[in-house]
Amino acid sequence: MSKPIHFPPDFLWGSATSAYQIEGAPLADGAGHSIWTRFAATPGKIANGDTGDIACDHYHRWREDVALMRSLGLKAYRFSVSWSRILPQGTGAVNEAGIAFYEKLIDELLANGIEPMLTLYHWDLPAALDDRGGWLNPAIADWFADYARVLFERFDGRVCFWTTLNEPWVVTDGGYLHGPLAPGHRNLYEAPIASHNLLRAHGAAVKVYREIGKHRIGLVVNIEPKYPASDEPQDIAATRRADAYMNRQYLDPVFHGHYPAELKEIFGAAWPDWPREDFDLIGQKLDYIGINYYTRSVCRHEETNWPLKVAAVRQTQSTHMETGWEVFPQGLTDTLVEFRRRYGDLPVYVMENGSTFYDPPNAEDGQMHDPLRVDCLKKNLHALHAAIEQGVDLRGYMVWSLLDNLEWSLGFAKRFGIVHVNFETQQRTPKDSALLYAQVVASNGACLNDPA
Ligand code: GBH
Repeated sequence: MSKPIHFPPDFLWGSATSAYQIEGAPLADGAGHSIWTRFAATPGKIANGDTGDIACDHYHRWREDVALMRSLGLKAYRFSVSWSRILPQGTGAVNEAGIAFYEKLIDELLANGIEPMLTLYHWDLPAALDDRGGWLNPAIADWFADYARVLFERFDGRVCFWTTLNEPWVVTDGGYLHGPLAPGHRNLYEAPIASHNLLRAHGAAVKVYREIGKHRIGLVVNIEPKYPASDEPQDIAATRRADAYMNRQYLDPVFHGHYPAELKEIFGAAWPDWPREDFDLIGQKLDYIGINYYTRSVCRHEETNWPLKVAAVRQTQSTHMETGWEVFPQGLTDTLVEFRRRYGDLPVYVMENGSTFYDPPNAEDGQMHDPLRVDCLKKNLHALHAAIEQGVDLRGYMVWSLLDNLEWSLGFAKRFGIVHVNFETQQRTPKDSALLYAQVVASNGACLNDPA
């Protein structure tokens, strides 16, 4: 047994969502199309023909959703802003109705004692900008900085935690390399360019924040620790490539001023020589790092897997989520400890962590029993605490997600919420995991010491 659980006194406990996944009404009140409204309207892109047209109807139910957070005692709420609500064409004229929506939400959070944590970009690029090349156009660093400036000017002070990008790896890997996510490209040459422009855009927004912002800004990355399937040199090399590609592609440039050497190995002729001065922009000092953790992978060399030549080895002895991801709480500790070893001491927030399992409503008592999610959450919170004991400067934890929502191309069938959403009636019902989480927040983790 490890030491009794005791989190720092002002530890920030909260939950996370993103705009397109919960809001619905993506075109309401003058908003422009995003790459996700377009993608969803393209047959075959989202499972079951699902779209974000209604989703959790949060655009109309925000007040009730804030009340729900309060009833669970949550101290923080991480959400994202839809760029095309604020700037329907991506640049140029501000849509005041879009500002007003987020202003009401932020004020309601503050009135309920909940810290708003605002992400500028969680994957829903304005379609008008995609028409101009999207993340492939180097001008996007300026477009993004201009958009960020609008929000900093309106909300800094009420919002004290800003995030530039959510998971640039997913934007590039899903959107430009393998294509299951919008805009759905599959192109070896585009992926490095998109990544680099994401990093430049991130840096440009941080730079604007240093001029006019007074609080905290950071980046959120997804990390999946990579372990070798054997000690064969080929598997070790494959593991190193997988780690460089997913876990270091963004953090190395931000904190060390250069890309991992393995990327050239992976991308070959598609890997450009980048201008040195770009790394000054990319390496702007951050106030914190946000880490999203879901699972690990165990890697072996696989010649036929494009382009990394890596295959993940399924761990048959483990529990897997509905998405097939292995439940591996130790990976959360490893991720946080390894971040500190590689990049040094910086305040760290786990900005997403969660799981999806099939949890049917219980006919007997009308409650939502989700024992697998409860078990996974407990184990993850123990793993989180272990990282603090090992010296990680961990400041907060945002569970993914407050609500069941649109799981991107997997549609509504994969439920990550601690609160169940009935997508027919929009009724919200806290699952057992939400009730557990409320106790964790109220006791600052002490309830995790109780057996069972
Ligand atoms: C997050 O990304 C997103 O920020 C959020 O919007 C989303 O709803 C949430 O996660 C749940 O998916 O197939 O075993 O190789 C998740 C990032 C990267 C996590 C890819 C799983 C693949 C694991 N994901 N990773 S595996």
